Amino acid sequence: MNFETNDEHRMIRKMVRDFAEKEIAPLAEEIDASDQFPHGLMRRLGELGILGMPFPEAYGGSDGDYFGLVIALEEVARVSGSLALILDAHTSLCCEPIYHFGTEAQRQKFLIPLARGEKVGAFGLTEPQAGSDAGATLTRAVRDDDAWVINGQKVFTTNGSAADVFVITAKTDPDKGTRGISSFIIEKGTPGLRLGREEKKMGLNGTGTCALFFENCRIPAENLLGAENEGFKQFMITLDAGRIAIAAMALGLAQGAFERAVAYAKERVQFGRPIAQFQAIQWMVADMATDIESARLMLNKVAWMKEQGLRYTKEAAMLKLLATEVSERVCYKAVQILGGYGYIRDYAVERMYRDQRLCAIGEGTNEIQRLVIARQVLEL
Ligand code: COS
Repeated sequence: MNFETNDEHRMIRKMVRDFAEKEIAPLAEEIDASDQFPHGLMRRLGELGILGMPFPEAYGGSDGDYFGLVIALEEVARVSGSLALILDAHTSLCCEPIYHFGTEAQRQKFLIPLARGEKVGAFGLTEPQAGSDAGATLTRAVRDDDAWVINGQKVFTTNGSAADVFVITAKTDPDKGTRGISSFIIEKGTPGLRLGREEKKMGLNGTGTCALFFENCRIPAENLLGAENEGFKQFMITLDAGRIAIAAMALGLAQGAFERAVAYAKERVQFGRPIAQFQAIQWMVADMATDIESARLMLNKVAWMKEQGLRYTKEAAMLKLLATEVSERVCYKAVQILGGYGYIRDYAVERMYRDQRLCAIGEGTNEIQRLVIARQVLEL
């Protein structure tokens, strides 16, 4: 068994870490405080080949793999959860389905500028009444000559207010349940597409999260993504990979908070010595390190399964469950170690603790992950 990542992956980690420390970290606090979408950093992620990591050069990508994207996500999240979520939604949730299910023309038209960072992508699945029950979608697409006409609403769309390209789902055959849903590509500025106000969130600010409203939104027939009525399976497959991505993001946030807590514990003097010398702190640090190591091992395993072309639905759900609970525990302890300083905005662990909270909710709540795991284990 080889637990080492390869040379290329080590190179990606170093490249993204350097970039993250030099260019993302100095802006992370401002992104959180201003709640402004970081367009400049997105363009830089495109220039560095990070947005197009898993795609061939012919589609504007950098000929890497999903494992490389996972490493990049972890390194970006280590300094900015917001930018990591933006990268996840753009590449893993919007570009990936276009690459896997799109026609050659769709790849040429949409994937290339997205992978290069010339455009921003978003993914609209969740609706007011269709969260965990993703099949309960009410948004409707009706064929009309050479067009699809879409009516309905999406909520909580990450990158929504900044996006140029949206991959969304809509019912095309309402009597067929999950077998009557299709995916579509919609461009910003299409008449009938209206953006809601940006949501004020607990954390992960600057991600342009908003609702999308479709009011007789008419898109060309060729913007159907993949086969008609195959949308549910497509986004289940997309979310399997997305759950690896959100786990990487949770782990990166845990890693960032852990490093800050360790540095603080070595410097902070109380009762005449650094608090790192007290067993109360040592035990927390030991638990944090163990948690992070176990989540990273699982992350590497599931990313490897994906690269091997193995089915990894159950393992991705386990990974997301594990990594996000690890992140909660680690960030909680980081705040605890910093004490009063951990609770104020001047210290990044406060932001990381808020940011990680979404990871147990987005891309399927941890309760849905348990359901996915239990269904497979019990063969239900
Ligand atoms: N890969 C491929 N196909 C899958 C799949 C997967 N991971 N999961 C389900 N499918 C297929 C099933 O095989 C089934 O196919 P058939 O119609 O041919 O039988 C179909 O999809 C329906 O599956 P199922 O019956 O399991 O659907 P449910 O309505 O019971 O829903 C859950 C399943 C709850 C797992 C799904 O709705 C879900 O993941 N919800 C969470 C949504 C989510 O993550 N939202 C966050 C969005 S953040 S952008």
